[in-house]
Amino acid sequence: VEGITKESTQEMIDKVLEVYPEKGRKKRAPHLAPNDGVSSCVKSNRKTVPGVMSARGCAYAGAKGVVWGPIRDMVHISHGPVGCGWYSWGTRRNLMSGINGVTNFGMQFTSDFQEKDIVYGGDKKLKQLLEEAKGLFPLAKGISVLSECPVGLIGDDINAVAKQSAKELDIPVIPCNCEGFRGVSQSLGHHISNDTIRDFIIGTREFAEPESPYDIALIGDYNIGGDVWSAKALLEEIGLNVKATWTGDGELDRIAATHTVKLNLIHCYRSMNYMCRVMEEKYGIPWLEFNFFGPSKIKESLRAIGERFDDRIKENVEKVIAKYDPIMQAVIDEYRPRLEGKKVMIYVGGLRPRHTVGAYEDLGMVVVGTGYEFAHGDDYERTSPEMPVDTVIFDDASEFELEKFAHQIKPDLVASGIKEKYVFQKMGLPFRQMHSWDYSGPYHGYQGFPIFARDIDMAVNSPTWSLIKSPF
Ligand code: ICE
Repeated sequence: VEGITKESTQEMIDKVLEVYPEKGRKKRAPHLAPNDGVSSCVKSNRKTVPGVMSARGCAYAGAKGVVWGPIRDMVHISHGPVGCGWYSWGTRRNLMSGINGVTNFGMQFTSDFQEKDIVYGGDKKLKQLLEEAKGLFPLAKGISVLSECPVGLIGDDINAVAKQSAKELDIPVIPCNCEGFRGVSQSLGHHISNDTIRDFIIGTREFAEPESPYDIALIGDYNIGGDVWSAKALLEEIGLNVKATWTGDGELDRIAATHTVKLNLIHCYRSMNYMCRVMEEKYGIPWLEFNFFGPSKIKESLRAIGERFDDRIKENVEKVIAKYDPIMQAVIDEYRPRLEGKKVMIYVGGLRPRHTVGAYEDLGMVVVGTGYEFAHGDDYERTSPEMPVDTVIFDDASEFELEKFAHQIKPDLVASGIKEKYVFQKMGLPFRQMHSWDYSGPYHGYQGFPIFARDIDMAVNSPTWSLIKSPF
């Protein structure tokens, strides 16, 4: 990128680090680096330095908000004080089909811990709650129990309660020990949840649908703003049978039958690579990473998926690409002239900071910095080749660091989350929320790209910005 060199990026990083006390500086330094284009060049998945404002979530968030919450035909209990359940209710925009209370249970269930539950234990209350949930919603296929911090701190045995209640109520009750304090971010919550799905769901029940050679599962798509519906329609258009979706708009029976598919297709590697590895080892199911953001990556991914199947699917892939190419080109023709050369700085969770790069590039934009809240080394390895060399890569960045970077690299758009949004908008910078799609979506697949392009144009070229005096 013009004006960005390894030296200029390193200089910018050094300047940001200057304000930290020595100990903090030493700890933060390895998490910030210019992109070398080939390797995982920053340290990651480490404990946040105390006192540094982090945007990370907790293990409970990774379990409730990310992995379990989107399964629509189960009741998900936030076990502990009321706040965790309340503040995680509906905020991730994992859309659900079905009828609320009948075939989907997108509601808030909480055991609402009080002082006496902390002192005397909450097991009795949990048992009663499970009975009430089953009584009120007899059509729920199962119940997950997602522990908040105090449950682990006081040593309640939710596993024993779940086991007993499952028997008495004749319904799967799945205990998930995802107390918020575990690990260093929401990432461990993903892992713990993957493990409980492995232990309590996969292969536990019959699923009455004949098997076909085109059975696949869509892994790591959470139906944010309808993403699953767009991706599923596209995979079906090339002739595949999407037997299960993990976990966006997910159904217990289908998820349980995933060990019978022929291929696992994984979008969000960070949150679900564990499950793909388990199914590969245990059931011999191969898996393939793919990317449905923007026509270039979609095309590449469709061809790679086609390679795993017979000529019928390969031909379908080419037909589908030929059908959508002109439609996507029309979108590009409309928006690219308005966005060409505009600079984007990205900061999201564990996948999108690399997966969305191609979509911006399809619109002629340049990504001038990217980073993750909680990615691991294998994510950064996959990020380097996607990003222009020498651009800044940041791990578990603080608001201060992001603000300083923005002052230096002067992006035309910041693509991050609600915690960042108003900081940058008040600086006079266009902003899009890349967790929730800013209440828009879908962004996945061919259905998603025209919406993405429109939203980005709307943000960058809004006349509002000419009315605000930016401090830089
Ligand atoms: Fe995966 Mo916000 Fe999803 Fe990713 Fe994950 Fe989270 Fe969503 Fe973000 C998610 S599962 S909730 S694609 S935890 S937007 S890693 S941080 S980039």
